Amino acid sequence: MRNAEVARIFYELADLLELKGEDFFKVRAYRNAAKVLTSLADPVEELRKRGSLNKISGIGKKIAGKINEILSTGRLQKHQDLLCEISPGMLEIMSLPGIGPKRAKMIRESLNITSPEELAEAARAGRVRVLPGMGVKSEIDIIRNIEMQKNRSGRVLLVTAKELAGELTDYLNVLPGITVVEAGGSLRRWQETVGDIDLVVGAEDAEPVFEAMARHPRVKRIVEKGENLARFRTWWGIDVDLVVVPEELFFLALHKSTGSKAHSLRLQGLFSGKGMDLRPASNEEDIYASLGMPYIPPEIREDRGEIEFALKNNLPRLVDIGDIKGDLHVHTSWSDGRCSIEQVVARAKEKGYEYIAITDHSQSLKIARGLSLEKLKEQHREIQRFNEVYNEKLGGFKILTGIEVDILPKGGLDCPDEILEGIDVVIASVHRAFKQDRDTMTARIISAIENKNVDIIGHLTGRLIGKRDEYDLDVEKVLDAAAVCGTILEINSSPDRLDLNDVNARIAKSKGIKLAVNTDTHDLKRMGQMPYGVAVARRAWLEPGDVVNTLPVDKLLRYFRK
Ligand code: DGT
Ligand code: CA
Ligand code: CA
Ligand code: ZN
Repeated sequence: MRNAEVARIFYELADLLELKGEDFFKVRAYRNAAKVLTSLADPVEELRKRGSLNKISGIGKKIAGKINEILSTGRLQKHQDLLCEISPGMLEIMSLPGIGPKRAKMIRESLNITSPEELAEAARAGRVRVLPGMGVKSEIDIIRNIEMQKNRSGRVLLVTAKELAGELTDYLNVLPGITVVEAGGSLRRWQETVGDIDLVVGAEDAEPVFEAMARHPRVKRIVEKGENLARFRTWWGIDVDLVVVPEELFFLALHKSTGSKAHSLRLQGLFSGKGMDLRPASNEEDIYASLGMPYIPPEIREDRGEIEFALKNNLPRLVDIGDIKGDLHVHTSWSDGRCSIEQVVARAKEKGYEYIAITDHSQSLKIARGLSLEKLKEQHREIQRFNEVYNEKLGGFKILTGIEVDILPKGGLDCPDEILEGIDVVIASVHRAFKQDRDTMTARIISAIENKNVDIIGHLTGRLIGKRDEYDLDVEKVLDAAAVCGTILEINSSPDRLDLNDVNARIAKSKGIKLAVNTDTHDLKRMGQMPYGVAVARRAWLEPGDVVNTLPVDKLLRYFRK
């Protein structure tokens, strides 16, 4: 029996025990044992023969006994018993993205739910959002993921695919014999949704890699297997293509896997005869250099002009996460966010930002606990006070006052102009009455664009990927208005929004519009999602000069006052 097979039993055992509510230390011990077994260089069978099972660090006497049982009988009775005891529906719930044993247990106990169908129903009825650690977003994710598993043909959000790919690469990385692992495909190009995960592995032998992968706890079964390529189906409903090549061919294989198909075909067409598939390369720069081109970043490998620009050596210098100096769309517990101003500021400083704008919701957005005008003034006094403290103590970090003001269904804004005038950052967004006809919606948004107090339009099209379409809107006309008025458009980094998307953001740039890449954070986790928005900006060919929150704070404020 292979190490990975034994490890999988321990992984499952840990999950099942956690689902039952078993002692945390026991659960952790089994999980650790599984990790140790996966990264072991020697076959565990050999170690047993040598009688040195309990000399492995991380494997105690009890676990050594269990390994013994598995190796002699091919199974572990305790594991089998638990599998019988726990309903298959609970196992499915547990293996949903973002759930896991702990949450599955909580869901069963607080909602009395034991199948994914029941869970989806509860999420639709709004009964999941009230559970600890859950929210409206988790409900949407649950519904989306359960639907995706049912009709497995669907695409998944990039953020979900990245989480799974991260787990799988971490797992493969420590396997003996594997020198390098990376994800290619649409995931590496940061496409907003992903059809399947493509992993590229550098190793001499493919077979042991396939075997180990087949034993990963997330993997359900092998779909097909060739000499150096295999396809796996995971419990999350996402398929994984795994390519194994000798180390010296790794970068060629990664480049090929990254695509896009259109980009690769164009390269092949242009350079057929140069034999680009044959030469080993020590990095991707060399591959492009051998074709007489500078390196083309994965995000723009879409055959949208990048090859022509590269041949003329005038590719844009794409904006990078390191260029971002602040986040201009942040919610706190003053409205529907989870954190205090202090908490988001502390995190912003950790990220190396120089400023942050606190933009809670305006008064009439009751579902998001919008701030009354009194509360808003109080918040701004509070921010004023913080800024004084910060200026003394923390070297110039700046908290900007802000608001995310609702664009009312009839046009106009949910906050008087004389108040907006005194606020540093005014974001205007549509949050309700999504079903208006095209002309009404277009005029409604343009009314906000034309208001001279509005700095930024938030999540312009209102789409939630895989959940809600964009509302009916003449985007071209809206962009023209924004260009005329000098209104900034947001790239919202929330992985289910990514709004503007790459295509619209590129059109915006071509019209001379400036963009702001914001997280629209409601909790600290989402504050970390800036890379998703930056990726959209990169896919839209944006340079630092196109993105206002790459500016230092004094220049930013001067820009807003214009
Ligand atoms: P996806 O999975 O639909 O989100 O998008 P990709 O781009 O990951 O596409 P996928 O998984 O079908 O294929 C992975 C890469 O393999 C793709 O980006 C480029 C390469 N590839 C696939 N089919 C072809 C092909 O027919 N010709 C060439 N040259 N490359 C291909
Ligand atoms: Ca793919
Ligand atoms: Ca694929
Ligand atoms: Zn917001």
